[in-house]
Amino acid sequence: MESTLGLEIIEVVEQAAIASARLMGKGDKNEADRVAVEAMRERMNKIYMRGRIVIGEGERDEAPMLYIGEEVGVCTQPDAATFCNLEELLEIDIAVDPCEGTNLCAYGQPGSMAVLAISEKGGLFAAPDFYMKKLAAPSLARGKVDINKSATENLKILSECLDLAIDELVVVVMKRERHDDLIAEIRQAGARVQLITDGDVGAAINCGFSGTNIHALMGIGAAPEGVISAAALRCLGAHFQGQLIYDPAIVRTKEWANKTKEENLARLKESGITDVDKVYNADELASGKNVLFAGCGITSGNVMDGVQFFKGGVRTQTLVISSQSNTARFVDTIHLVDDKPKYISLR
Ligand code: VTB
Repeated sequence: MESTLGLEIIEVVEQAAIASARLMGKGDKNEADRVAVEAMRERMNKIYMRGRIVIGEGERDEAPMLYIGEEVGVCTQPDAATFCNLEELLEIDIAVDPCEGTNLCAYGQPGSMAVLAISEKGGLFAAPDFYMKKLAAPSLARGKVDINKSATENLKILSECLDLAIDELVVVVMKRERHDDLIAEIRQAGARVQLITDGDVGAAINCGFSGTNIHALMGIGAAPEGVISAAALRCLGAHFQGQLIYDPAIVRTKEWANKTKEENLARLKESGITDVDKVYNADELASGKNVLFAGCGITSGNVMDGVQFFKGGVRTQTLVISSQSNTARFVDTIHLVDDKPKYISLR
């Protein structure tokens, strides 16, 4: 699966990131997202593949592009049989978030990125548009920390696994009312909290690398992005657990204010989820034999730099992680603009 796809998906996230980055700081998150979606879709449809979006911009009736169920790739065209070897071509599932952290991009804040995960058909959990309680931690703590334990207990475990004092640990939490108690508990336990306004995929990925000074992600974010985070962390051998959250009283967002728990439970059952309280591990959320993750920085984060424009070109930094080749590659690309003088900075 990897050989050519691995290279092509780099360009998919690069193009989405460049498109969004042109709108960085302009205060229009919808537009930053829209251009990323368009660029991602356009590049994806040039790849020799039979792809299907399992996590995307929403249901077909609410998203014109990269909607759930949309087929992408050259070999999904109606006449594909004439130029694609459909019998031998593996069908693949794709989870996308063309502009993860749209607010971060719109307000010029660090940590937004264009991301996707790919696996063979059925290899990614088709998470409904719900919330998810998440716990991400470095590989040294994989299977030792547990989302069912309290933050205090998990911090003790993390401190042992990482051989760091509790007050040396940094936990990323999204700044939301629903996390007030969690934040207080982490601080009370002695650890430090890094509050972010958005973008918990980037925060989860930070947990997978030492040297980021991020040791855990705790709290509730969006479920679809949880699957993309799980794909990256599974490939890195790090810890990720997620549990769907359906109670509006826990989520406490404006968008969910007029929903009821019962309605949400009914929606979950409709989408085929019977065990609504199940805790999913990374390898259940991204269960495929082969999983690929790619993320390109839009604005700079701890792991990837953001898009830089210069006279004659654009520079991007992408992280590609593959379970097949067991690699995490950082791809630093200079995209030259044909009709401009080339004046390339090496740093
Ligand atoms: C967003 C977004 C995150 O979760 O906050 C979202 O920035 C859901 O939370 O990156 P709210 O509805 O409370 O804003 C993420 O999309 C990812 O999980």
